[in-house]
Amino acid sequence: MSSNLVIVYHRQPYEEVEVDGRIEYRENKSPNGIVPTLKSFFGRFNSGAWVAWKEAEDPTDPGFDRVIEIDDQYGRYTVSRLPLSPEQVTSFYHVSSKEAFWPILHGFKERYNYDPVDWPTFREVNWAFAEAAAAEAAKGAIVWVHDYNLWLVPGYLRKLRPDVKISFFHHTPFPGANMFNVLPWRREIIESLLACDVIGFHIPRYVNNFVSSARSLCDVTVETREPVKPELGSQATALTERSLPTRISYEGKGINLQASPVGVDVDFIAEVAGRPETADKVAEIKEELGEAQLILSVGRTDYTKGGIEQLLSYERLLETRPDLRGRVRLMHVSVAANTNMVAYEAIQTELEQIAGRINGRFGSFEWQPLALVSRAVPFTDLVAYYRAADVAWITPLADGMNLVAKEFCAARTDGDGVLVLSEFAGAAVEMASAVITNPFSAKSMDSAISSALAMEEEERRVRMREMRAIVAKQDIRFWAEDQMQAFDSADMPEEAEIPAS
Ligand code: GDG
Repeated sequence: MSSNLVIVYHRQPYEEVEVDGRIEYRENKSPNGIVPTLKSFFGRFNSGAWVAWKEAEDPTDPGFDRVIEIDDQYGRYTVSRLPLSPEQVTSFYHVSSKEAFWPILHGFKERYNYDPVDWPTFREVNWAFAEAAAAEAAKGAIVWVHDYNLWLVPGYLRKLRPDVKISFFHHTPFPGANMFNVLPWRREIIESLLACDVIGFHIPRYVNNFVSSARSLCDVTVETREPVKPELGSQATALTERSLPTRISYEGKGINLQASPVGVDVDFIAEVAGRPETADKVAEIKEELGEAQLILSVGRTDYTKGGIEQLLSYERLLETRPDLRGRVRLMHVSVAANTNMVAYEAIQTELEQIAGRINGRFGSFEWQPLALVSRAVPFTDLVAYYRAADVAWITPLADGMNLVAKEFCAARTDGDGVLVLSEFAGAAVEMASAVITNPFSAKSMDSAISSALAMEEEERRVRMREMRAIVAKQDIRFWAEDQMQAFDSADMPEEAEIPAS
């Protein structure tokens, strides 16, 4: 019970590697940029802790230390590992979170799979996270919970520790009542979230949706509504809003709501982009391309990312524009998260089929229209591809934010390059200067990629300048400051005694 900041995130903040029989903790290689950002918060507090799960054949005798001390570039912090059995992991993470919640969060009712959900296990795992957080938090600490797989943690934690401030950040979209209420556990989830002091989302639309869902289930009062800041929606696209509730109350308790888009580490990306090795790699890629233009697409293998729709659009492009054959190449990086889930395997298979068909239909020995890359590309190479690309083609069907779009702009210190961005990515509300497209419309997809390939340099540079300005302004430090302010402005927890355990 000694940490002023407790981060509750399902994954551990490092990778464990066995070297000569000893465990070493290394930076995560997995393609997700949020972990280092969260760890950087430890530098802002006297003492920090992280709560995550770790698989154990027998959770009663896990064979590892439950709590360890880490001392890395982010400082010293404690990591509390909850031993979960493989069955618990499958049930809580792969089934409840990924098969039931994920499709609803992203608006895919038809993919929602209710039958296999074991709700008691979901509760049990969330309870274990709440207990571990309660054990680490100092009196009055901030407990910062991340994402939908830990939805029940705030409610449990509030009972265990009425003295702490609870902040919850959603990395995904949040749906309105029509969609959210498909979940039979809707009331329990909303009541748990209403135990928070702060609830954060990327953009105003998700805040409005959350309030619509909450009000359909509980007597929630909107205390304050504010106009949306111009940086979060100057031009009307599918996800823009005019105003958002910033404070609500429920059963006499105030809750601050926040629209705070996660940004990227612009300085780091610019530094990587400026390295001589990156320039060498860019030259290598360009030589390989010859006269061809490079279209780059990067994302996880997930139906929400719209990979299939994108490949079909590319196929139509090559079909209808014979002049582009031999003069354009698509690098489609689609990396599977480490899940072995049937839904994702089916997408991978379909991507491979369409990619094979495109290469077969249009390719030759000298020219391959498409490279489907299913393994993670090292980040330094990814930056070189961002630099070498003529067009970044980022067209998710639904996406909380989409950091790839921002990374692309951050890497373009040369001021060139075109971003084609789905209007259903949260990032679109900030980046209206992208070529905005609707991935549900073949016509819109096809005309966006065609016009991006044909765009004159002057227009490319104007748009890139505008996007780079916003990405630099609302970078990861901006988000961090916003989070810190949100912690500070939350109501002081009641002067309650910590219940004896
Ligand atoms: C969730 C929400 C929200 C991808 N391929 C490679 C690679 N990546 C890195 C990118 C980027 C990250 O993965 C992907 O971030 P996104 O934001 O685009 O998407 P999700 O993983 O779905 O993240 C999303 C985010 O949380 C943050 O709140 O924006 O909406 O779904 O950083 O660079 N990195 C490397 N090789 C790859 O092949 N090294």
